[in-house]
Amino acid sequence: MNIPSPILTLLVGIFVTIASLWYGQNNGLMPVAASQEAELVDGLFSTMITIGFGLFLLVEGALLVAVFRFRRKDGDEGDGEHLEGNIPLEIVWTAIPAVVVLGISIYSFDIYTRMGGLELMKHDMGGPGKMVEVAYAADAVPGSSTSALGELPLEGDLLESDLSEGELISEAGLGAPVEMADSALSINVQGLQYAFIFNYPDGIVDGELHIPVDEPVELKLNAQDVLHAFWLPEFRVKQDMIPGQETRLVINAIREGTYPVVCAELCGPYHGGMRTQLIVHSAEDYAAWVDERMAALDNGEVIASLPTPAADKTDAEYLETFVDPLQLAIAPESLTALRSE
Ligand SMILES: [Cu+2]
Repeated sequence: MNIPSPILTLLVGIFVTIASLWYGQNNGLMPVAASQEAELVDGLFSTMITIGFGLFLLVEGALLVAVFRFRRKDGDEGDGEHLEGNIPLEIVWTAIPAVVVLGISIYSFDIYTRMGGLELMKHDMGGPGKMVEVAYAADAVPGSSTSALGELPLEGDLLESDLSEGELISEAGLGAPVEMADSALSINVQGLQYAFIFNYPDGIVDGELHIPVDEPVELKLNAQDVLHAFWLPEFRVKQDMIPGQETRLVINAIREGTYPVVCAELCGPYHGGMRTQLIVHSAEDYAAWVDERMAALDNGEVIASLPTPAADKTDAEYLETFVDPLQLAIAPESLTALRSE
């Protein structure tokens, strides 16, 4: 049977469209979506997979057709036919990718805005004066001896009026200002080789991240030593942790459960061990967890302390405090060995 080529093209088009739409929705490449942010990101991801899979079918299909249909005939030793210049075809393969790329750019920028990516810029990227403040703030962090912009003449008056000693300024991250929500919880996260330490309100410190479901939670991220990256795969968010400069993430959990927290920046030889858990509780369970930890604090049980190297402790003693209570994935001896190098 000889199908006319316009009809064949139409049939191929319909097949490729249906197959791409189906695979875009059913690729199963992403883990569970546990946050509002995840649903936004997954929408973009399935759109890109749909387009990518359609292109894959077209390109590989054309290749297979060419391999079989244009095989060299027996005894044919001549060159192939020389073809040049097909204006409509060139317009099509320039215009379609241009529209696709532009569409994806606009879509992804829209998601970035809806996740609050521009909120922080409005606040902290206000102009040259603010840039100087960031440098000054970095200077005031205990342990960081140099300022990134240390050579620049600083406007002293401006700085002292706007900034208290040691204050950190966040200027990067995702999430609408958390002050907008009454019940919002703010947690400080310290990244250090090779652990995350979570500082909750009321002095609770833990090696795991506990949050309530259906409530915005603000994470203020800091790094103690080198660059780390705070990654929540099931929440589809990742943010750099930068020594001397606080960054921020606002997350909205929509599913109870336990999810991994992973460092996504190669931060040293034991980087692979730098992971912990995020536990999303129901509101009641979260309150119960807080009560339990407060009771432990009241009884004088020191769960953990902020990572400040104490002069009266050896390296081993200092590191020991982080290991047991926080269930780190790494033995104290290994940490000690690293520190002493
Ligand atoms: Cu790390």
